[in-house]
Amino acid sequence: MQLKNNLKLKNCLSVAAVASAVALMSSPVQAEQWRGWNIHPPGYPNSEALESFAKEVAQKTDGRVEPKMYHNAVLGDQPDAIEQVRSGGLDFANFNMGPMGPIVPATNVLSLPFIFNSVDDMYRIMDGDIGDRFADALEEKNLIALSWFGSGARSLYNTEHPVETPDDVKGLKFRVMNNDLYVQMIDEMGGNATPMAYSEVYQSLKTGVIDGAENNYPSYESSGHYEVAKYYSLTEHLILPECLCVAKSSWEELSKEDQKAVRKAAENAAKEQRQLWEERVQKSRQIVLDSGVKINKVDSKSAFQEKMQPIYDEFIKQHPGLESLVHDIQAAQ
Ligand code: BDP
Repeated sequence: MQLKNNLKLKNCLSVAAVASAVALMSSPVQAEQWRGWNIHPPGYPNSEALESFAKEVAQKTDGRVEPKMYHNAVLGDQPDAIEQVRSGGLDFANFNMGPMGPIVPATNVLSLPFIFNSVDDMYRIMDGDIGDRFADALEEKNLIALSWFGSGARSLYNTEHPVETPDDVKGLKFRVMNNDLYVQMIDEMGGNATPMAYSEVYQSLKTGVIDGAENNYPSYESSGHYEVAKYYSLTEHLILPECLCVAKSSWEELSKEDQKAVRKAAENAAKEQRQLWEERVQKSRQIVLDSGVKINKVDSKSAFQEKMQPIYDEFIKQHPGLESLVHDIQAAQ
């Protein structure tokens, strides 16, 4: 009886082994589930483009990579998310180059106020050899930059009065993104700055913890900041590129062929984002105007630009190795 049972058990085991071997052979390779971070709400140009990226990646890799987007910074604020993608805890994201500065020093060049003359110059330069130099610097920190999104031009806004000259900045407290360069930037204009997470700005404006912040039209509108800070002044002091970045560890798990497909999807996403961006700028501008926001041009942009010279001087003194990058960008415009 004992022997018979043992035999039965043995048969069962071997049937199970064969069954699982067959299942292994016939089942497709395990799909990579990719988690993507995004700070913006659904419907924002970047969010739409990221959704298209996710769809195209799943399609073109025949489901070997299945990306899923998490919008609205539900997986953490930007500085945390950068660390998570660097360590492979998250697989991809759309990052602004502002909060990248403390981690990838070369990207601080992009945060030098007025470094780009226009959004078009920024696109042209980032799409060329200079953009590749930034991608190399990001890769050294485990981030694979596959394409560059735009984020327009950032301007100052506040709850008190229009800013027409640097003197109007005096006495105002502004929120800036997490980067000391921006604290210095507001300082040179005569104001005070405090780095703060994007998600905290609305409440801080409302309760008077800060008097203002700075951003492009679409973020000023989609974040609701325009409801509480009614003066938007066109300083256009920062034109920052953003990356569609993949974690190096996730990237290296892909075959060469899949890497090609993912890169192509990222390039298509950037094309879409840039186009949607243009439309959204107009739409957001109209929304804020309709709500009673006062938009003003500054008296003279060069008055603000001149104030930034000490930032350039100090930056080059501290990072002599980055001087050529600054000059190459300037020479390309
Ligand atoms: C938006 C950028 C986003 C930044 C945000 C901010 O797209 O990445 O986090 O500004 O000011 O324009 O924090």
